[in-house]
Amino acid sequence: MKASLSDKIKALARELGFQKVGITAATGLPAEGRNLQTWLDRGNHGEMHWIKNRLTERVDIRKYFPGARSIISLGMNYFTGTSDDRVTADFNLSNYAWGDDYHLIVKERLRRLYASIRQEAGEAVKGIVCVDTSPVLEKVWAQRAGLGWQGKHTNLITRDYGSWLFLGEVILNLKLDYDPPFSEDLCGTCQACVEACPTGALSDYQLDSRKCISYLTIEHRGEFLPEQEQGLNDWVYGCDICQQVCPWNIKFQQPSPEAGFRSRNELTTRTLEEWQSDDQNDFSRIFRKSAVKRTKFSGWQRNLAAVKTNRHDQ
Ligand code: B12
Ligand code: SF4
Ligand code: SF4
Repeated sequence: MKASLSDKIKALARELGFQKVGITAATGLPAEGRNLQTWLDRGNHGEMHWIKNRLTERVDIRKYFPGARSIISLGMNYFTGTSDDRVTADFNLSNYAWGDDYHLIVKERLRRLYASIRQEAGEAVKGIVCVDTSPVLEKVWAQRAGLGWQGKHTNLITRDYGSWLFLGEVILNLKLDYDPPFSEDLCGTCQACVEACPTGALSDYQLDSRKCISYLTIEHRGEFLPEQEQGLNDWVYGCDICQQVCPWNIKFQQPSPEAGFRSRNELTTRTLEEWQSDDQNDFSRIFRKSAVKRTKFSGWQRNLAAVKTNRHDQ
């Protein structure tokens, strides 16, 4: 039997290094939109006003890409180790930022996938590629495309890789064959992530960014309040605690084949004091093409100083 275009797209995606791929129809998201609105009304976004600013597009993808008919949702395994592996020599830094910036790696693959689809289906096919920064509810689309479910830590979990996957999308003006959504919630009665979060940022299926170490070390600008600083413990950039305790990760995590996600040498060897003696040029050189640049040199130094204070206090 001749393979359908949807099957060909999935095969191409796997060749390009995506472990998970599914396709769903581009529709409005009224129920998820209401949840998102409640979340915003509660102030859970902290200073991330950009989430609110493009709300209309987030809850209706056709406002973001008029003509959208299909969403190809893709997941790329980035797991290269946990904080127990002590890959970072002198503090904790979340696994997602050990290697090269996923925005660059995933986007390049998405562009190649989009180009191959157009070669296969014709130039009349129009689309866009997204990873992280677009006004798109990526976890919702991944669930709808059958990749997995949103766990109580709010990340998208798959049965076969846990939650250590970056998500991306190719949105097309073309009708494709759609996959059934992932309709189970396999968290069951587990509460491990909610209980392990050291700052109490999680309640079931919702995250209060203002309390989240990941938010504080990456998105928050300016100084920390004393309680915020203390809460970071020894996490200098991002936080993996809620993912590390998840039984689905413990059981199904597997090393990523993607060389770009492996840790930079400097992270495995240098001490906190060495990092603190760096200037802006060192920071820019060491974190060239790294997601860590998001927090800027000033944020990085602020985070290092906080971890140092916590160490002294202990
Ligand atoms: C903003 C953002 C953050 C914020 C807020 C996180 C969050 N949970 O929303 C901060 C800075 C904290 C953050 C941290 C991290 N992030 Co982030 N982040 C995003 C971003 C850009 C938008 C997410 C968003 O729209 N949040 C808004 C809230 C409302 O969405 P939500 O949690 O999904 O909310 C739903 C639930 O609350 C749910 N819900 C269910 N029941 C109920 C009931 C009620 C009453 C309510 C109100 C809601 C509700 O409804 C809401 C809407 O669907 C996405 C990329 C994207 N464009 O989607 C990446 C993304 C989610 N992040 C990602 C990653 C990797 C991380 C970190 C692991 C990085 C790290 N190690 O530090 C942490 C994880 C922290 C955590 N436990 O979630 C990945 C997750 C991949 C995956 N497998 O799920 C994404 C998809 C980026 C990517 N392209 O790969 N992130
Ligand atoms: S990333 Fe860390 S601080 Fe944020 S919810 Fe998970 S465990 Fe809590
Ligand atoms: S730790 Fe438990 S409750 Fe949290 S996401 Fe994983 S399975 Fe769900």
